Amino acid sequence: MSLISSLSHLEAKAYSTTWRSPSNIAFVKYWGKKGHQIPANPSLSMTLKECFTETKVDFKPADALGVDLFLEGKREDRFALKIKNYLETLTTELPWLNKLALNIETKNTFPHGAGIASSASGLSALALCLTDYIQSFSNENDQDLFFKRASFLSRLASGSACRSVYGGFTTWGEADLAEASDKYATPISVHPELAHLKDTVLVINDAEKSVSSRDGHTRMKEHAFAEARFAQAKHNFKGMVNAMKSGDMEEVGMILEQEALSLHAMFLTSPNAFTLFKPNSIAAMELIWDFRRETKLPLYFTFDAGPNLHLIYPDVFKNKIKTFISHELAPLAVKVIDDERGEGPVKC
Ligand code: 2P0
Repeated sequence: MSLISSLSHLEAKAYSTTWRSPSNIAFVKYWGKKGHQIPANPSLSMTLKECFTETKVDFKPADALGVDLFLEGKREDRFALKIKNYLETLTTELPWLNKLALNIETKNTFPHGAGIASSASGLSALALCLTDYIQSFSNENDQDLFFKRASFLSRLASGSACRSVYGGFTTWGEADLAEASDKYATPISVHPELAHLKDTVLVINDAEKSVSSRDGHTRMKEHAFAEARFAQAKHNFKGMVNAMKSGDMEEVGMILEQEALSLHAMFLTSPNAFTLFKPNSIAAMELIWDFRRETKLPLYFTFDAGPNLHLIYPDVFKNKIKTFISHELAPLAVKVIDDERGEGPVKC
């Protein structure tokens, strides 16, 4: 089912809106697609609080679809073209987009290259602005449909972005869960003891990544371990959902680290092998394993597609864990960003 097929009758009109949308960190990873933006396995993520994108879109009637984009006040023609290409893919169902010029002003609260997905926050913020336009001219006032549609439109721009549309914990992809879908994400409730997880990001290296996520997804098509990886992710997804619901932090942490290491193992074993780890990424992992053995405190790590560690732990242990982070791990990093579970996007 498409969540936009009933909207072809809308018209190009002037409208302006601003949304803030956060990034998210995947606990179970999406890595590999079936067809157009359909995930090969379900994923589960935590929406962040402090790391978000704020995007203002001015829609104006025009002779043809046009996009101007300013990131932190600076014109970015490369991003504008990507957004225009994305919007063009929607014009079959939303033909009125062909008669709109969009002026987009966007800014992030976190630095580029920090291992925090700006595509997730940026493209969900854009999709929320577009959904807001649709809602305001379609006489619909259904909040559930609004966010479902925003998630649907986000996914078509970037898969992981569809999970940022909701606060807390979110799943995306067909699974044995009520409402689970390949087309949009769904929020899930978790055990109260795990409702307030911290995410301290250890930025080991902030240089541009050597392999883009889009390229990485494509490499899974020829990967010798693809089917085994998708089966593992499906198994881990079930385990992660159960552990999050029962409040089993140790099980959450074990699956979290296995997911991150499997993702990076896919990079190392892909046809054109590559790694995004840096020496300090591995040094930090070893220090965390030692710390856990010695203290039994629930500090675990995950990685996005990059060299930087997301340190995940329950808020109640933050004093002891933050001391360890600042004394032992921070010297390995170029920057440390303090974040935690957030409440999701807001209209400004
Ligand atoms: C994730 N990542 O689940 C995984 C884990 C990175 C590592 O989804 O091609 O930018 O735009 O759908 O969402 C990054 O890939 O890819 C990603 P597209 P996306 O968060």
